[in-house]
Amino acid sequence: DSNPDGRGDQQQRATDGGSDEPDVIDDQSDDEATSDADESQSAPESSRAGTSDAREGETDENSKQEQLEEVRENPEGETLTTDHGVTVSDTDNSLKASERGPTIMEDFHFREKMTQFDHESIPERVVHARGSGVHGYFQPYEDPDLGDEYDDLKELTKANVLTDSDQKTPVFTRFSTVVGSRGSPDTVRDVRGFATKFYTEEGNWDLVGNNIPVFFIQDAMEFPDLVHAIKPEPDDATPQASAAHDTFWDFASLKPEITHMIMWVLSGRALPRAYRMMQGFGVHTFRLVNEEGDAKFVKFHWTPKYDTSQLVWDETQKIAGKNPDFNRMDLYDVIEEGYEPEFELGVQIFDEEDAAGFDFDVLDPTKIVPESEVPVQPIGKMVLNETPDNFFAEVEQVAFHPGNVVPGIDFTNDPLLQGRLFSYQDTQLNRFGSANWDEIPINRPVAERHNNQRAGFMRQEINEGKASYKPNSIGDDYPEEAPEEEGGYEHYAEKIEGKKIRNRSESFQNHFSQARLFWNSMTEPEKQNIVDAAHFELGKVDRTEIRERMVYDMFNNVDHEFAKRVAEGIGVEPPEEPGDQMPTHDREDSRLSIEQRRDADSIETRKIAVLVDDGYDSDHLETIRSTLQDEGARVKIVSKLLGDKEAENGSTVEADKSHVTTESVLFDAVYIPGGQDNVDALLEQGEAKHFVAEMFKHKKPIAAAGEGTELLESVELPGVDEANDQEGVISEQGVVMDPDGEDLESFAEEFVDAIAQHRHWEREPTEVPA
Ligand code: HDE
Repeated sequence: DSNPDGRGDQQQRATDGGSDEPDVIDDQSDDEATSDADESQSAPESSRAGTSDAREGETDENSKQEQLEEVRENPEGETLTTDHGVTVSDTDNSLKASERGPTIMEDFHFREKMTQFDHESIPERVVHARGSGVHGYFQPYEDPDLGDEYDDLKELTKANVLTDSDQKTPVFTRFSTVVGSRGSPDTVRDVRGFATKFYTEEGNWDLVGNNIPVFFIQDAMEFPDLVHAIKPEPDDATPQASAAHDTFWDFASLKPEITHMIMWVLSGRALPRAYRMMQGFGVHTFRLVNEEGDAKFVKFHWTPKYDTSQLVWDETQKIAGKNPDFNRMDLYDVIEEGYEPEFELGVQIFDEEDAAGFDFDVLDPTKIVPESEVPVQPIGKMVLNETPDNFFAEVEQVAFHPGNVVPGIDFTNDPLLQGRLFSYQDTQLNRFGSANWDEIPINRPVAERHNNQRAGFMRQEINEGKASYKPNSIGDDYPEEAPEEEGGYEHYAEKIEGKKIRNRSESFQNHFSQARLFWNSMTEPEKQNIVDAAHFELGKVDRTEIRERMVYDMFNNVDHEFAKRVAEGIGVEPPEEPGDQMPTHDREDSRLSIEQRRDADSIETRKIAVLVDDGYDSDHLETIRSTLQDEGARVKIVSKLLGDKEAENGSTVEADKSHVTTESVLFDAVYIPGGQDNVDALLEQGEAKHFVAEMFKHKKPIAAAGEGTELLESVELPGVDEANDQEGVISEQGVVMDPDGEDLESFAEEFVDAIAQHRHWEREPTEVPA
């Protein structure tokens, strides 16, 4: 940990400059069909403390790891046994009555092996089935800046997990897509789940959020309808992991409250470059409660250290085929390579009086609390530094429940949250077939547990004593209840008055104002992405009346121009007038825009391809490679085929990937070094030209030195002038060239700069044949 006082650079920066964004970098990760663990040499020393050392180095500090250590099993050097510990002599041949005779029932080893196999699947999650999880810890900052109103977070909450900066609380975080099944591709257009289990000393706290701060619906009662509409259609079970079909848009076009969420889902937020490069949100308004029982409202925000970054749509579709595990492998690979993805936890704190002044209801989960109204105050950071040993035991069996809270954290009456408090417990019964799911190692708290629940399927604990009831005298009435001052959880004593009623509050009816705020806050390329996404999604809808309703009843109430742009691409007559519910405000907030949030000051973890063949200029290759690696990027040599490539000067380099196994979409940038033979060979490779053209199309940085620029010229990148007419280093639209190959230092600087920008949206989108 490079910040021993527990205060991250991000926190420092937010304090100093008022910036709300994370600190490092941006991007990348990785992909590929094989693990890149071999690249660990490129990780900067400063960020490599964790990982594989985490278990040895930090075990003594990490109570969850200590607990898990007790159940870890390692077969290395051991003898094969049955489940019951009997040594097995042959696990390939069943026991038969004579060599070619029938198998005998007596074969206990066969029966056990087959029964285990027959029962080894459990129901997948009904939503968020596809996911990936890792271990880490959370540590509060020592002295978080809470603005003018509050000095100390302890004034606001008694939850030590949020306030005690000496304490590293173990966490397990699972990221997920929502709609697809367990085996669906990672890069579909979808919301991402962001669920963290904090194993606190006061019991488990689950912050079960998403990477988008609002939700589709306002009341839990609508959730089964939403999910039925968006999941594959019930007759033919298609399409997989996609909203682009009639039933979803039918539902959406009849629910105006969905519009704000739809704007986010059509944007780059639904195409994250990596799990470690997206924001996370608790979505609902929660409460923080202090020692005195006083409460404030709170919204939770996760801000990634590696800037929030997106893929582009064409790229996501290609990645879904080239590497459907793109996000999953990225998360594992970077941690295995020694990087430690971080997220800063921020809070927006406000009270009843503030809430009364907003033009929306803070209990309505289709609304954000704009950061212009209430700033996000960073209070701590989460570091993810260890991959699981076993996917099933840890990632599949981890079970979250928003009802898992600790003293100092409480709920509100958000009707979506209230319904979730029932659903998660219930769904785990379906997944595990037992109420004892909390006893599974990954779910078990590190806090002690004592109660009178002692039975049920698969009970693990052996509870001693005769008295499993209260009150009792036989067991001296233990386990005893603890009053609030001794740590007992007390629900916030909110005063409630009213009649039982089944309706939707008037205060939940403002559906378009924040959808318009979101639209207004986008850069023009981001707006174009939203329009293009609407063309795709609604273009897949067969029924004209559904497309019309989306344009006339929804988008035309967000922004008239937007509605017209969508209409033009989906065969709907553009509306002539703005919708009668369209808000007239022109408010915007740059923090809602991925591109405007970007820090763009680091390239740590970005994945860069170097296209190489025999005859390359080794100075060009080595100088740039080492600069990129010093900056924390991950560099791969890509060639037509695997094997050693020989430089002009006789030195060699080994290809990490060939065009057979990799593609431009799996990288963040490409570099072509000089060497005439090298470039002549590349010019004969359609794959190399396609690599460059596709990089250009997806707006990613491209660099070439010396003769390498000839490859760029052969592709005719629109708007990029021929390099050989110019002198020195040329950098335009994220294309960096040094035709003489003599000014490698400033060439490298320009390239690093271009990579830090991530995408170069100024490029003309349509003219590249890729
Ligand atoms: Fe969930 N959700 N959800 N959800 N949700 C589940 O629980 C549900 C909602 C979220 O990695 C299920 O264990 C209802 C909002 C995440 O294991 C289920 C409603 C948010 C995950 C369920 C919502 C979420 C889930 C399915 C509306 C963001 C994955 C499997 C009232 C704040 C957790 C499971 C993991 C999973 C119900 C809405 C986030 C069925 C009824 C809003 C990240 O219980």
